[in-house]
Amino acid sequence: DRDLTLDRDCTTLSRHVLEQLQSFSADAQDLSAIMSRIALAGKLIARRLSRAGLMEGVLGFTGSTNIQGESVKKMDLYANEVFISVFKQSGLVCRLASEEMDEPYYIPENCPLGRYTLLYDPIDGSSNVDININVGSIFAIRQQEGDDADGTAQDLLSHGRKQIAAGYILYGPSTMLVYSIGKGVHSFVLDPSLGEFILADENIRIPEHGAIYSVNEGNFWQWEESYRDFIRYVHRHEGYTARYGGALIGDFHRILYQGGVFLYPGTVKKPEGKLRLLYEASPLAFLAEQAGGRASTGTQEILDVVPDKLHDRVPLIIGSTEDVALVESFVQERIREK
Ligand code: P6P
Repeated sequence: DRDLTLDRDCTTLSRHVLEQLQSFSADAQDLSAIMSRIALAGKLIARRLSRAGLMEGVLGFTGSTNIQGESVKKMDLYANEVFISVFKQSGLVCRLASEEMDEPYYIPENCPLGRYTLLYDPIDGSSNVDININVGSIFAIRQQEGDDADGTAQDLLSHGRKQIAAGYILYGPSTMLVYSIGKGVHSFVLDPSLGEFILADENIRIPEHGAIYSVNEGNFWQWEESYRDFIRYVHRHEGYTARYGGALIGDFHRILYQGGVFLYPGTVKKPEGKLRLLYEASPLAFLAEQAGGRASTGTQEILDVVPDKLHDRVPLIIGSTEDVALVESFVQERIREK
């Protein structure tokens, strides 16, 4: 019989995308090429992160702050530029909307040729860069709707079911790329000796229930009472364990494989929470649903939320269907009591 290990070793990301689409149409080729560009960005970022302690310009802060008033790290800016540069030559993407940029970056020579928009968080969890803990890049791909004549990308202010693909790159002990184009969730591991992302797992399914709850309990007394009810529940009941790494992609990746729930609730002062809809919650919600899980604000499916602004934030409850529903039950019980 055929040496299956050889086939497995040779399933690269671009081949996998074409197999997923079961087509070699122009659109399929474009999507495969976009995914390859994202993989190239991931390789460049992974290489720089692996040298973080050895070269200038990687660790530490730039001294400036971003639209959210957060201090910007050198790695944030480097990674943001990497995505722009790999797509400039691609001819595929017209706009790049980044968590690190107030407004989208337009690549005029690609517009309207490459009717795609890349939305991304170039380095999520960048506070972990200086302490060598995993960080991630998050991405989503959308078709541009209309000609965006006024350059304000209003068509991006739409629900997350408009995403045609989403995924992330996890820079951990190994560099992994996880993606979906709406036909299941698949993971790849970067083989540095080949410089290729090689297929690891296909059609990953989030277990219906998991023992893990992942939340920053330091915010316990800032939350609405319903979230404190949930925490008291998991403290009292056997079979739960806390895991929180402080970088969304590492925490989500654990839930994707082992089940459970990650939550970043809003607080009484900031009911919208901290995580961005377009650049963090929506791409992960796309993956969660494709893997048989769920993602909710507590009262609404994440993928149904329509933002007013590009940088809108939402509360996020994401993971196993049973565990997301459990958190929601506490949220909705308190709403009923009001
Ligand atoms: P906190 C990182 O800054 C981030 O955006 C996510 O990656 C992470 O899940 C969250 O914020 C951590 O926030 O308030 O727990 O430090």
